[in-house]
Amino acid sequence: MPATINTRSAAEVLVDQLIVHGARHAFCVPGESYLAVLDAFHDRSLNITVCRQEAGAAIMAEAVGKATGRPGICFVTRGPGATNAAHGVHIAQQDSTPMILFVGQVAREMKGREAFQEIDFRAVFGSMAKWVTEIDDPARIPELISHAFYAATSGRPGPVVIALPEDMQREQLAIEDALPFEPVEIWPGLTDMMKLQKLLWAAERPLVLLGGSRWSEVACAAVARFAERFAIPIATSFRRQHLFDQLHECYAGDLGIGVNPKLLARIKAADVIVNVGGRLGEVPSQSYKLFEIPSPKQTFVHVHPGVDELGMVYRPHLAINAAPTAFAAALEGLQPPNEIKWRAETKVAHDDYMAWSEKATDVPGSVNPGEVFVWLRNHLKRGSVICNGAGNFTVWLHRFYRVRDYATQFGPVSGSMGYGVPAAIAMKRLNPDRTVVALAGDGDFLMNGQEFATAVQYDLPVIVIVSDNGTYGTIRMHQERDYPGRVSGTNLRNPDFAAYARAFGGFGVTVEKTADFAEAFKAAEKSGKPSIIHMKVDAEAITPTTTLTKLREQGGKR
Ligand SMILES: Cc1ncc(C[n+]2csc(CCOP(=O)(O)OP(=O)(O)O)c2C)c(N)n1
Ligand SMILES: [Mg+2]
Repeated sequence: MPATINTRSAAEVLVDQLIVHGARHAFCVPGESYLAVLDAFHDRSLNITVCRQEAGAAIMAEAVGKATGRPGICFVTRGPGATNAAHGVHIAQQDSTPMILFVGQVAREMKGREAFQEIDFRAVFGSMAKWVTEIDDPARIPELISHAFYAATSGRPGPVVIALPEDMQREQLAIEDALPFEPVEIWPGLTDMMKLQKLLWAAERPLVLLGGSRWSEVACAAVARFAERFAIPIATSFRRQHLFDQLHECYAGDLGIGVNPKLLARIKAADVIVNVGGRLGEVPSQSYKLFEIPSPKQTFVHVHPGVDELGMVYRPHLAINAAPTAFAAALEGLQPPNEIKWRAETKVAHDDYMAWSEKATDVPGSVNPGEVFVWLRNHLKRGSVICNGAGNFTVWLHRFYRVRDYATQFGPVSGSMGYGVPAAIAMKRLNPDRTVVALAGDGDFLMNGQEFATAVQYDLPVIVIVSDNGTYGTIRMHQERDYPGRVSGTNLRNPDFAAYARAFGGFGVTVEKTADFAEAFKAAEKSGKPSIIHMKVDAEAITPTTTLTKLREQGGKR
């Protein structure tokens, strides 16, 4: 159809809506199913990052959602593109991250014939996304895109998937843009806050646990002020350490994998638990064993933006339906009790955390990852960002690296391998002035290591540390516990990761001794290029506190 004055293609209308709603970045792998959208990108002010695999693109968008609290945007092609991108959609679901995945779809007239790469998006993503839709009528683009931004951010945040039939994208129409969306921040009621104050006044050993998504720097600062006024211990949930400064005098540690036993004991002995923003999933709940189900013996306060999360698994004594940002602001109105009975215990809780994270434990092999993270926490400037994937290598990071600032730590709460490299690339694209480090395992790295090419293409000097122990270590650990001595399907034969970096046009260096790490890291920084530090770790050093041999010796007994 020829264009007339004020008409735009449906694809142009769509991209303009993204800009209206505040999107500044989109991550994609191209496909012939959305050529009209690619064309609309051509002269619009949206930063496009073209990736090498849709999982990488989707994870980058998810990381933007985590960092900004606004939907990260990803475009992929139909069948194979969409199923690759499912990796990121699943992370967004489990991590409660706002994200919108757009998928090019077959033309409307061909639908239902199993045309080339056609899939039924509602069926495929129905159990993973908060909302899945297909836009058949271009006149509804402003409505449906506005709806998508609201759906992804409100209540429990999560992913939205939108299919775009390719012929629909080319239609011309004259239509107005929607008004910009305003995220809905649900405020706690005054009565809720008064009830909470009353519970805290009566408490002897309270503890606050921070988790979930869509926080902000301002909200975290408000929680820090509350912590100081109430002298209350604050713990963070799995991979949400960035919500509270680990050097704050009220910080008590993180509830992840390989938790400080003293923190677990403290939580068990607490009389009031205030769980803010998170869901208390399998990892922080220590496989659902930390609290009684359905009625925790502690007075259990649950604050969550998704009303459906309240009363799920745990029956709360006080349920507060509120966004973390609004709840944090409302905390400013609470009065501490005249006499804070737990003040001395809070100091002990922080001392316990400091002692737990202070010094690397001894492990076999010539590279001690604990010492590497102790060095890094002293070397990296405030505001530097660390992203990680999944595997045992992360246990040292979470224990010995001390996260200080909001949005400087990004990891998959969903435990998805292959997260750290694309997340780091997205963070560097957002914040070119910050140092951004990715921590990967040898198995983990090669799940999305191809995105190193994207870092080179966009001149994004991220520093990737590949912790290479020649095995899918986490699974080997479980194997030695449950089937001692029967190594099966877990060994890896690895490439030279430093040479891999160089082959892509980046900087690569190999580290075989702890003492060489500092120089290698500084050389990576100095190179100004995307870098890989190939760090060779002994597989025996399977956690900071045990070895494969010990596990094998004790194995089979559970
Ligand atoms: C995408 C994905 N596939 C498989 C798993 C199961 N898994 C969890 S940890 C792990 C091994 C990680 O290996 P590596 O990256 O080498 O780290 P290591 O444990 O050796 O430190 C596997 C296979 C997962 N979590 N995510
Ligand atoms: Mg490994």
